[in-house]
Amino acid sequence: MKKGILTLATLIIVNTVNAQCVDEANVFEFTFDGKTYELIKENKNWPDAAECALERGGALVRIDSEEENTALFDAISTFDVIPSETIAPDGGGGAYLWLGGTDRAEEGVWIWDINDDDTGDQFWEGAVDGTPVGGLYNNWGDEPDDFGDLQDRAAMSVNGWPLGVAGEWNDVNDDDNELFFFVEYEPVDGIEEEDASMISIYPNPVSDLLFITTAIDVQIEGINFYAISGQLVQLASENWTEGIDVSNLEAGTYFIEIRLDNGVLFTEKFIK
Ligand SMILES: [Ca+2]
Ligand SMILES: [Ca+2]
Ligand SMILES: [Ca+2]
Repeated sequence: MKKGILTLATLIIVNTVNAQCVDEANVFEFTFDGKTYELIKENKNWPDAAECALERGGALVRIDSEEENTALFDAISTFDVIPSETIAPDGGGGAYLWLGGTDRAEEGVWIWDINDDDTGDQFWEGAVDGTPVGGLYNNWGDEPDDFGDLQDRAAMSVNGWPLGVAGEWNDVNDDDNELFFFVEYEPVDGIEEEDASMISIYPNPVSDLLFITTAIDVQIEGINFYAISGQLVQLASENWTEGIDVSNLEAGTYFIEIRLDNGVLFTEKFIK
């Protein structure tokens, strides 16, 4: 070991940023095209699922390709989702998982509302006879039909329904339905993909010392660590150039959040 490597860091939970919104035993992680996803087997209405996804550092899933749709659909069988545990009665009595699509803000204007703030990229205009918007992907069954004038949230079918087959999407009502859901994590938060090389965090997984390197023209102003539950974790990081001691962290998944001097926030997941 080289000089100056700090070993003084101790893990202290100083704050609970967010209550844990799901039991980790119900979280099933998978990856597709370099991104991490979770299938969460807990029954929540759409707003609660969206909020929980944000608390976890991700968002309800946005599906942009047939391949991504297939990866998500495959996870339903990989992780043995039991249809009877996630039923939407107004969706033909079928089983579904929530997606991030919604037309709650304006009927017929379907957006990927990944921040649950009634804004986002529009992917569909109208009802079942509507049209895709912006060249974005969709996989509706013979939907959306806004059945009963109450259906404003998109969900993926587990087992088909009278107007579609498994893997297709239906609009269902979030007030009455409490469904399982998908969370998607962006590999980099807050900076452009091509700038991700400004910062490297290694090794990952890490056992003792976590190292950070930056591009020459980037200054780090602050570093925070979060458990996947959203809890802020206190680690001594002021001498980060010599490695951050994570040896006292329990095994698990964490997020490192790095604030740069230009205001950009860089977030990356690492495994202890
Ligand atoms: Ca996506
Ligand atoms: Ca609707
Ligand atoms: Ca519907």
